[in-house]
Amino acid sequence: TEDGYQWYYEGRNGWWQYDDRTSQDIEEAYKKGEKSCTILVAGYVYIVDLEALLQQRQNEPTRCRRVKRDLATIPKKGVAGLRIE
Ligand code: V3L
Repeated sequence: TEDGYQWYYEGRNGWWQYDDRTSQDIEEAYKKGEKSCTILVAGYVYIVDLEALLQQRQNEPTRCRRVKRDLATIPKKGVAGLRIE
Protein backbone atom coordinates (compact mmCIF):
# COMPACT_ATOMS: atom_id res chain seq x y z
CA THR A 1 0.00 0.00 0.00
CA GLU A 2 1.07 3.61 -0.31
CA ASP A 3 2.04 3.81 3.39
CA GLY A 4 4.51 0.95 2.95
CA TYR A 5 2.44 -1.89 4.39
CA GLN A 6 1.46 -5.16 2.82
CA TRP A 7 -0.57 -8.22 3.75
CA TYR A 8 1.04 -11.65 4.18
CA TYR A 9 -0.10 -15.24 4.65
CA GLU A 10 1.96 -17.90 6.32
CA GLY A 11 3.93 -20.56 4.50
CA ARG A 12 5.88 -23.47 5.96
CA ASN A 13 8.92 -21.42 6.97
CA GLY A 14 8.14 -17.84 6.19
CA TRP A 15 5.61 -15.43 4.84
CA TRP A 16 4.13 -14.97 1.40
CA GLN A 17 2.92 -11.58 0.26
CA TYR A 18 -0.60 -11.51 -1.11
CA ASP A 19 -0.91 -10.49 -4.74
CA ASP A 20 -1.35 -6.72 -5.09
CA ARG A 21 -5.05 -6.74 -5.88
CA THR A 22 -5.93 -9.04 -2.97
CA SER A 23 -3.68 -7.11 -0.61
CA GLN A 24 -5.51 -3.92 -1.61
CA ASP A 25 -8.90 -5.55 -0.99
CA ILE A 26 -7.83 -6.75 2.48
CA GLU A 27 -6.35 -3.34 3.30
CA GLU A 28 -9.58 -1.62 2.29
CA ALA A 29 -11.61 -3.88 4.59
CA TYR A 30 -9.07 -3.39 7.39
CA LYS A 31 -9.21 0.40 7.08
CA LYS A 32 -13.02 0.31 7.14
CA GLY A 33 -12.84 -1.64 10.39
CA GLU A 34 -14.53 -4.68 8.93
CA LYS A 35 -14.18 -7.96 10.83
CA SER A 36 -13.48 -10.09 7.81
CA CYS A 37 -12.92 -9.99 4.10
CA THR A 38 -13.75 -12.51 1.39
CA ILE A 39 -11.11 -13.17 -1.25
CA LEU A 40 -10.85 -15.47 -4.26
CA VAL A 41 -7.67 -17.52 -4.72
CA ALA A 42 -7.35 -19.84 -7.70
CA GLY A 43 -11.07 -20.37 -7.86
CA TYR A 44 -11.54 -20.93 -4.12
CA VAL A 45 -13.26 -18.57 -1.70
CA TYR A 46 -11.27 -17.76 1.43
CA ILE A 47 -12.31 -15.73 4.44
CA VAL A 48 -9.66 -13.45 5.94
CA ASP A 49 -10.60 -12.95 9.59
CA LEU A 50 -9.18 -9.52 10.44
CA GLU A 51 -9.65 -10.01 14.20
CA ALA A 52 -8.18 -13.49 14.59
CA LEU A 53 -5.72 -12.76 11.73
CA LEU A 54 -6.44 -16.04 10.00
CA GLN A 55 -7.20 -17.02 6.46
CA GLN A 56 -9.56 -19.96 6.06
CA ARG A 57 -10.96 -21.63 2.99
CA GLN A 58 -14.73 -21.34 2.96
CA ASN A 59 -16.36 -24.63 4.03
CA GLU A 60 -12.93 -26.18 4.65
CA PRO A 61 -11.83 -24.94 8.08
CA THR A 62 -8.75 -27.19 8.23
CA ARG A 63 -7.24 -25.08 5.46
CA CYS A 64 -6.24 -22.30 7.79
CA ARG A 65 -3.21 -20.00 7.78
CA ARG A 66 -2.08 -17.07 9.86
CA VAL A 67 -2.02 -13.68 8.16
CA LYS A 68 -0.35 -10.41 9.09
CA ARG A 69 -0.02 -6.79 8.04
CA ASP A 70 3.61 -5.76 7.99
CA LEU A 71 6.08 -3.53 6.19
CA ALA A 72 6.62 -4.21 2.50
CA THR A 73 10.37 -4.44 3.18
CA ILE A 74 10.36 -7.53 5.46
CA PRO A 75 11.98 -10.77 4.29
CA LYS A 76 9.43 -12.89 2.45
CA LYS A 77 9.27 -16.10 0.42
CA GLY A 78 7.67 -14.38 -2.56
CA VAL A 79 4.36 -13.12 -3.80
CA ALA A 80 1.29 -15.37 -4.05
CA GLY A 81 3.38 -18.50 -4.52
CA LEU A 82 5.94 -16.96 -6.89
CA ARG A 83 9.32 -17.27 -5.21
CA ILE A 84 11.82 -14.45 -5.06
CA GLU A 85 15.49 -15.02 -4.37
N1 V3L B 1 -2.60 -16.63 -2.26
C1 V3L B 1 -2.05 -17.53 -3.11
N2 V3L B 1 -2.08 -18.87 -2.93
C2 V3L B 1 -2.68 -19.31 -1.81
C3 V3L B 1 -3.27 -18.44 -0.86
C4 V3L B 1 -3.20 -17.04 -1.11
N3 V3L B 1 -3.73 -16.16 -0.27
N4 V3L B 1 -3.79 -19.19 0.15
C5 V3L B 1 -3.53 -20.45 -0.16
N5 V3L B 1 -2.86 -20.54 -1.33
P1 V3L B 1 -4.71 -23.96 1.68
P2 V3L B 1 5.28 -23.14 1.43
C6 V3L B 1 0.92 -21.59 -0.72
C7 V3L B 1 -2.40 -21.76 -2.01
O1 V3L B 1 -4.37 -22.89 2.68
O2 V3L B 1 6.37 -23.96 0.78
C8 V3L B 1 2.05 -20.72 -1.22
O3 V3L B 1 1.59 -19.65 -2.00
C9 V3L B 1 -1.28 -22.37 -1.21
O4 V3L B 1 -0.06 -21.83 -1.73
O5 V3L B 1 -4.58 -25.35 2.23
O6 V3L B 1 4.46 -23.96 2.39
C10 V3L B 1 2.91 -21.67 -2.00
O7 V3L B 1 2.56 -21.65 -3.38
C11 V3L B 1 -1.44 -23.85 -1.47
O8 V3L B 1 -0.69 -24.25 -2.60
O9 V3L B 1 -6.06 -23.74 1.02
O10 V3L B 1 5.78 -21.87 2.05
C12 V3L B 1 2.59 -23.05 -1.41
O11 V3L B 1 1.53 -22.82 -0.44
C13 V3L B 1 -2.92 -24.01 -1.79
O12 V3L B 1 -3.44 -22.71 -2.05
C14 V3L B 1 3.75 -23.66 -0.66
O13 V3L B 1 4.30 -22.69 0.24
C15 V3L B 1 -3.72 -24.64 -0.66
O14 V3L B 1 -3.61 -23.84 0.51
